[in-house]
Amino acid sequence: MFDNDCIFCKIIRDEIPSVKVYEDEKMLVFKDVEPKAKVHLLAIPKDHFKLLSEMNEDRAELLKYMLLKIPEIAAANGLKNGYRLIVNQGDDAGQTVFHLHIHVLGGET
Ligand code: DGP
Repeated sequence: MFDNDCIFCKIIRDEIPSVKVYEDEKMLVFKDVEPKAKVHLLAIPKDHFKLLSEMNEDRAELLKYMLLKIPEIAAANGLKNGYRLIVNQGDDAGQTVFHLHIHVLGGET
């Protein structure tokens, strides 16, 4: 499902430009516009949901799919020596975009 008011749904549909580094039928990975590390990618499911706390069995399968893909995508983007994955859950974690996303950060050394 899409949310017409969601920035990341608009990125998926190319209504907002982004630098995409990986895409398939289930997920998209693109460069964070405000990078907090030398390499800062955002991995998102194409199916819109807002929060990690909205997890269910289908979404967990989707997250599993993404986690299995991320190592090869990270390596292809220069993160061969390691990286951090972050999911911000909710306001108190500083979540600003309410479409589930995994931050992939690295490339400092
Ligand atoms: P979070 O705080 O976990 O919700 O992180 C949201 C991230 O999304 C933040 O690091 C900045 C990034 N971001 C916000 N708007 C855009 C955008 O329009 N394009 C791109 N590429 N990244 C965005």
